[in-house]
Amino acid sequence: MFAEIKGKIEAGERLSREDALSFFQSERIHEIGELADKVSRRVNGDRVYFILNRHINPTNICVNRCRFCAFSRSKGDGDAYEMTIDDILEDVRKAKQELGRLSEVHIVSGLHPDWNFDYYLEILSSIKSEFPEIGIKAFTAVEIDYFSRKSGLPVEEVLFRLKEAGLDIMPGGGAEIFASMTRNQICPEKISGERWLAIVKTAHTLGIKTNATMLYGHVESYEDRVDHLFRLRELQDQTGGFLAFIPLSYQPENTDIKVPYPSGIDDLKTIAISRLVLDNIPHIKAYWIMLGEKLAQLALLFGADCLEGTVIEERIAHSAGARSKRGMGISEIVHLVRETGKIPVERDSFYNSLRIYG
Ligand code: V47
Repeated sequence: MFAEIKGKIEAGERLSREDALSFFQSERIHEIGELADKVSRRVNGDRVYFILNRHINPTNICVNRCRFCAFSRSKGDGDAYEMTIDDILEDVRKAKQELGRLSEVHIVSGLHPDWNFDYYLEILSSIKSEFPEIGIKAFTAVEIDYFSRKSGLPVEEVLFRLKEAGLDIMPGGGAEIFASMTRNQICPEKISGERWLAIVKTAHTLGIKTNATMLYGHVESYEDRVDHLFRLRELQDQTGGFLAFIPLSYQPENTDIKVPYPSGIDDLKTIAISRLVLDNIPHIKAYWIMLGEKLAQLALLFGADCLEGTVIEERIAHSAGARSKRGMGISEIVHLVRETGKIPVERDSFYNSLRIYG
């Protein structure tokens, strides 16, 4: 079986669901990693991408209290917070000052019961008017659905107005795991997997590129992971709108789902199998915030070609016990990449190269 799948990969053929499942069940981690690295080099050469970015989470108040999330709070909780437009702009200014230049802001928020859609538009337009050169990656499909329900506007109109206000691309969060039985166990209040996919498809149709994620290492099965990857591959065949896939390693602290952290083997295997199955998505991100810096570095030899970026101040994973730093400097990222023998490439939001650290 292994030799047959290996043959398919070497011939550039697509993997089947059975192939992917048998790799998840396999202990041949070195060989799976080697195959994924070969495919990664086929797609992206020796390049490893990163971006000078800052994550901003305008509020932690959220009407969806997902069981895996340690970040969200209810209105009135002592540690609930809300950022003003000035707070947000100040964070962008500081990030730009700290790094010397800034290429992207990544904005994901809780589903606030009182904020209206105009406030989110104002966040985007205020950032764009002061920093027209900075890419804005903002709002998951879950937030888009919420804006549509709150404003009474169709999803197309919501996306169109966000784009007009400055949205460049959408992050991949909120996908969690699509399989409905498992999804209902971990986030019963969240939109369905089908709805997530439909909203992302609409975004792609309007010319908005997005990322995709998969939250793994909680209560899902390998079959659920395979199902998730194949649904993404099928949508990408139709739209070509995904830029990157990011497997999110579950961080269990302060959450309602108390399981051990995924193992290093599981993290590397999931990265590698993602690279092998998602033959139509150009980039696989090793999100160092959740993997930790050291494992993220190894992931670059197991199929990943992107490290996300400087981040500066991460809150979601750190609320749930992430053991990484909250942000990384340029020289640290460059060093991590160089040690793998690959070439660090600073990119913009659309994966255009800005600077090659040869
Ligand atoms: O949507 C929440 C996940 C996501 C936990 O698109 C958790 O470039 C692990 O989507 N353990 C937000 N994960 C992060 C995200 C992301 C990050 C970096 C880059 C991009 C991109 C997207 O984090 C949420 C949810 O799926 N999450 N709680 C947890 N305890």
